[in-house]
Amino acid sequence: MTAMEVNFDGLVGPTHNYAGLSHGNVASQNNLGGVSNPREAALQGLEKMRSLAGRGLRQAVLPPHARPHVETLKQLGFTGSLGDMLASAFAASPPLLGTVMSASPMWTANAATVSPSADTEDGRVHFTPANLVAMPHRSIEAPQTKRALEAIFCDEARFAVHEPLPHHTHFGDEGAANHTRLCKGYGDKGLEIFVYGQTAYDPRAPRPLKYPARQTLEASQAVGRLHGLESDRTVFIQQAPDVIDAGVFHNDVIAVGNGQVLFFHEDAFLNKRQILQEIAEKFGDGFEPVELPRDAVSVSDAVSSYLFNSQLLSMPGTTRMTLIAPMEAHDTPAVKQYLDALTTGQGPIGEVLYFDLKQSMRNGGGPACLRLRVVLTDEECAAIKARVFMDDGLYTDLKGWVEKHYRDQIKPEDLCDPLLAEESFTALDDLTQIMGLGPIYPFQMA
Ligand code: SUG
Repeated sequence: MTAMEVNFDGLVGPTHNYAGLSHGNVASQNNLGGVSNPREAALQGLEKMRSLAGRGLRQAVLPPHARPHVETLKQLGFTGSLGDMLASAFAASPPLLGTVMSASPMWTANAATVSPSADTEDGRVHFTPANLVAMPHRSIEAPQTKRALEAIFCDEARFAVHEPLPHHTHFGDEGAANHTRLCKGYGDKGLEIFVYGQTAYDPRAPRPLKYPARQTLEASQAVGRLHGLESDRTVFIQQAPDVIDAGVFHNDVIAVGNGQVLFFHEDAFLNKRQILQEIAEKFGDGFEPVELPRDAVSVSDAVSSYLFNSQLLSMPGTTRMTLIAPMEAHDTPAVKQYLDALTTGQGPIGEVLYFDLKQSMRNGGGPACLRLRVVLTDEECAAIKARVFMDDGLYTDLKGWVEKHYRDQIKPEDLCDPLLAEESFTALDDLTQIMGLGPIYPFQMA
């Protein structure tokens, strides 16, 4: 069966801001209180999508979530008009207001874990929306993610959208950011690799001391069961606790895989030798590990440059892969030197393209955070009726939509402006028309 990888990028929402909400995510914490530019953020994301679609890749888009998250405000006892609720939330606690105003669903690598039809028992593409319980502002995303996925992947004969895992840190699930799939061809049965930070039910097992391990083994195993994966085509790897404590809050900050290639930092995993052997055995011939030695690039440079938060892509018509990296990787001398050597060598990665994604990067979101990989056959693509696939027409419409509705500046105190909330809902209402999604937001269903 032939299939392709479709990258579903998250469109940055109109309330994009820097609230410093993610403990253990160094960029998020360092940029607390900064002034954001949602318009620039959304345009930077669209430019990446346009550019990759222009190179012949299948590119799609996922809609932002509605913010403020009115349901959470009400659940927390805020009452009155929207303006009243926002003002009281700000008075109670600025980070609490940040929680209901965050545009964090833009990082669609955390939206869900996806298993292509070639890997699953029932031959459907399976999605489990991530519960994201580790961070309050992200823990409210799953219901809207599920609604959006159900609107797009609505053909139940081909797609299965599961409930998120139970809402407890024992089942903490951060989606595709901790999952990668190796395969010979996209349509072949793949090897699904789940990377977790801790074993919840074993308090003596290794775990980070400073920062949270957001993903548990129990969650990863549950997703594997729900998706009907074969155990001899599945691997569970523990991330090294030390790198989590160094700011690697998701595996996609220290490793990336595609096709037969797993590109990772020397310090990324616990029991590295053993797991590489397991991958090689389960994958069969052709597994190509590309290990970056710590002497060439330190974990600290890998985290600040986001080198591994790159998309590793198979470009049409070429055998060597392309790395879509953030500009920060270009601007970090040790990283640039390593990447130059990597691409001039004979290895599987032959090209690096750098993108300016600074608005998202300041929240710890690089190129790979912004996309959810969905491997689809031609028939599965054809079953998607919503206008999600990027082409010149959709790019023009979305760019015009951003320019019409988005502010070019949000300061922390702007988050309680009721006009921002109204602008945001109006924009999303328009967006559902542009993308042919039907009503997917609670404010459209009231
Ligand atoms: O969950 N940042 C996100 C970044 C997600 C990156 N995703 C991947 N690695 N796949 C997070 O930590 C910061 C929001 C703020 O501080 O305002 C934030 O949510």
